[in-house]
Amino acid sequence: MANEANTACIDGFHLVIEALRLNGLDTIFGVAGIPITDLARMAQAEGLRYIGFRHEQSAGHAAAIAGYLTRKPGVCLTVSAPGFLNGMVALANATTNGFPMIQISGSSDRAIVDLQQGDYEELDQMNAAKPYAKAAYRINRPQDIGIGVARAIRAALSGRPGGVYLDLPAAVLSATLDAAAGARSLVRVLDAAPRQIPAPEAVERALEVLARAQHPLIILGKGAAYAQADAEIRALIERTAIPFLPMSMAKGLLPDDHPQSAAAARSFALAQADVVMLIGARLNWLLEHGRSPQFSPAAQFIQLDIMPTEIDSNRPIAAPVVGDIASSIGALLARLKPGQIRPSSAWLEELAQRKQHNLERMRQRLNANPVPMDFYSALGAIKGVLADKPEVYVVNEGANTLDIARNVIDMRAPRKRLDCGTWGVMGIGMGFAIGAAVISGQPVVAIEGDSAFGFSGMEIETICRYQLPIAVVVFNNGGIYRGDDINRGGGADPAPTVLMRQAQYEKLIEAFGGAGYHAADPATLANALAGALAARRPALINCLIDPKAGTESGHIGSLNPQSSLAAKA
Ligand code: ADP
Ligand code: TZD
Ligand code: MG
Repeated sequence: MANEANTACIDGFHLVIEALRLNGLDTIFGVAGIPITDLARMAQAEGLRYIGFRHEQSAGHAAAIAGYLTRKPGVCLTVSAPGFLNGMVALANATTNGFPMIQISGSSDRAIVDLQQGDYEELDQMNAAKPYAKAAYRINRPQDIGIGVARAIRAALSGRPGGVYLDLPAAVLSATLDAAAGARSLVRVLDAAPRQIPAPEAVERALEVLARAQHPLIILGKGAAYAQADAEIRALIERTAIPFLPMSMAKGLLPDDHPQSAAAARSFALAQADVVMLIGARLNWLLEHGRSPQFSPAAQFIQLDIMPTEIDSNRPIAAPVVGDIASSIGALLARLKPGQIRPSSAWLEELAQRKQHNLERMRQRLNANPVPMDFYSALGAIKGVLADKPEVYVVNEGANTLDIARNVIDMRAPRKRLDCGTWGVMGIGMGFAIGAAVISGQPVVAIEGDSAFGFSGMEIETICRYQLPIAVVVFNNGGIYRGDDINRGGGADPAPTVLMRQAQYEKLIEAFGGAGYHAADPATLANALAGALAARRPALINCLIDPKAGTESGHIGSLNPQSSLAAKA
């Protein structure tokens, strides 16, 4: 007996599973195959949740959004070379957006890969991953699995979160260790995202700049949403009476119908603000790099961010507050004196008037009821259905479908809106929807451009296989931006932006036993969506939108290079 116990062994597969479990990582999103099929099987046998996808990119997006929502790195598991590369778009997107995730890929024999002798699925994955990941590691020995997983978790979560690549050669998975040594090799990561307390003088400086402001404005970004400091952020905004603008994934941090929301007067608020306080939002293209004419050249900026090098990246920052958002907001609140910050009443009144005017214009658009539907009339129907369901996640991608839904669909709870984010990447749709549904058990509505949907559409089978409460609404305008372009050469091939308008997207989900709907008017759309959400079953609504309703590139047409020849003509 004693002899048997002494020789008990644990293999690399089980060490990986135990290392994940020890750190509370209980869900794996992946696609099975050599050399990780047994890792997935054994993980399931050991009580971890394994969600199998049709494509690694969607598995990766699911892991990334699970990481964003839970503040634990989402885990994506892939096979070597092509599976690894399929996952890389999601890993790179996670890094760009600051979502914590770990992509674990099995890899081929190092000796053969390094001499390029043509192994099955040969690729130097770790080095290929480096430019796109926050960190990339390879575990070469079974006794390093515990440390390797710990390093990956800490790299994903600390500072600005991001995507971490972890390379697992097949030989390490099947190698064995003495069980007691294996148990000792595991690491429970303590305080992976330590608080970062801002310097008191930085906090004081920020309050001084704010106190001088006549037209202050707060911009909330997805870093603020990620920080889960919802009550503190709300207290700061309400105690200072400063108007706020949420970036798209920060919508709902305070409800969109909050009286201090300046979203309906966005351009005016940006252009007229004399002090702009960024809370977990970068001055990247989504904020026009902080430049004029969108911002006043004289405006002063306060920036709350965890990443010191983000400060001054696009324009000078008068008051940087480097720290984690919960600590920074806490410090600001602690030092804020009653009456210290007073936005001018003229500023608040002017904003209120502009808001009212723009909201009235929006109401008219939503109620116009054109035939066929345009984006506004369809989104008006969805808005109505979601109005009393703040718990529903909204996933959103496309161009017009994205830009207009962002403005029309109000969010009333934090971290419920999940979209293309910093890269404007198409293909997040089904992965984000599945990730959110799996980790929360809550219903999801995915509002998808017909082009955007195509990037991850096959995951409809995944949604049906796991019976997830996801309703996909495909905004079928027959194309990328619009469905009415023509072949400029006069040939029979469709134009580059044209897709099949007559496509019966609803049949896709019927093939897998889900509920398909066809909606050509707002009432039918509202009924279908309400029914799908009430049933909490997989559904897809093919929503017919006027092919002429959209604009090229949605709201970012100015980024589209124009032909100089066309301009001269
Ligand atoms: P958005 O796209 O919504 O404008 P960004 O992704 O551009 O937001 O910016 C998010 C910012 O938030 C990043 O610069 C990131 O470093 C920062 N951030 C993320 N998490 C935290 C946190 N816990 N505390 C402070 N800053 C954070
Ligand atoms: N490929 C990837 C991965 N990301 C992208 N952003 C694009 C291509 C280019 N692109 C956009 O920027 S939006 C878009 C593409 C292909 C689709 C727009 O069409 P849609 O939405 O049907 O999804 P609308 O409502 O017709 O505008
Ligand atoms: Mg379209």
